[in-house]
Amino acid sequence: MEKNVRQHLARDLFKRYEDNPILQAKDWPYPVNAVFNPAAIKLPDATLLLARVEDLRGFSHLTVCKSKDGLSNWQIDDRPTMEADHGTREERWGLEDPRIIWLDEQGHFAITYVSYGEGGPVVSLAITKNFHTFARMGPMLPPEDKDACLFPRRFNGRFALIHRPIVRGEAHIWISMSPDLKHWGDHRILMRTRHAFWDGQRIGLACQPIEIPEGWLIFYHGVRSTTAGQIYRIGAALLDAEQPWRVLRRSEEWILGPRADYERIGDVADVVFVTGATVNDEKNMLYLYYGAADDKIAVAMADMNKVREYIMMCPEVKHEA
Ligand code: BMA
Repeated sequence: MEKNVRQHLARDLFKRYEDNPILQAKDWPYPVNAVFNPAAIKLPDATLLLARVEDLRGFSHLTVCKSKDGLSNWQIDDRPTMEADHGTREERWGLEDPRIIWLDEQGHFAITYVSYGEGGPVVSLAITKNFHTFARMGPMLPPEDKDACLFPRRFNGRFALIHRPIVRGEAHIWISMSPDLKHWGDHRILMRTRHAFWDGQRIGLACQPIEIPEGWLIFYHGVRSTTAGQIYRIGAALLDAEQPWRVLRRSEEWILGPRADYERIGDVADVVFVTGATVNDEKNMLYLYYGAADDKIAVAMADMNKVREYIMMCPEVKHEA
């Protein structure tokens, strides 16, 4: 009974914006193949997306798009905002899938993104105050690693990074700690793939962690392999407010998966890949920005109170010794 109530809530939690997709290649001021997997952050006067843009060679760069309401009238930079330095080993084949947080203590934005280099995909850090100039801080951890985001504050003096290394072919979500954003340690598995579930093959963090009264709300993508290909869907979890390496709750079911045509048809079919979130405080709405079928950007919205109610209905997670 409880499960039915929860699954009804899960099914109707997020509503797709009626004018989805909000951004696609034909909107771009210069020739590109695809736009998808954007980081998102709220500025005082606008929503900023840092979109992954795939050029006509198949390499990706990052471009800023801004909109007052976060839905329409996007102002897109007329050239790549952050282009790979293709001459370097780290960035040889492009920059992908960014996440952004505001580091209040330092007074700048931190962007974690995938550099597609010779050693394999690696998570790199860049900092910026204005999204015009960027200081590249280099790779954070060795390859192969993706789907990473920092938390906006320290925990007992240390920064925390969620990321997704591939180890022995397994793709679980990890968390690591650092005193200075440079030296990382205390690596541990945060969440594992769940055999036979919708997230049985691979999982990875979706957008930046969101602080709510109950703890840190996180979203993650889960992959299932089928005879027809892979399906990318989104689930949720709740982490402890002061010890974010402790998972308190995790959704059994997914809360957003490919259903609309623009999610089912594209460069890669059946992909919903969330990489950015904003909270509209006036409306108390959560906006999730995502790549749809690896070639467009779409947004889904939910009432924040319902999301909180839902996550507290999800099963508690037992802890490993
Ligand atoms: C993942 C990442 C994403 C991509 C997704 C679906 O492995 O590479 O950039 O959106 O696959 O193709």
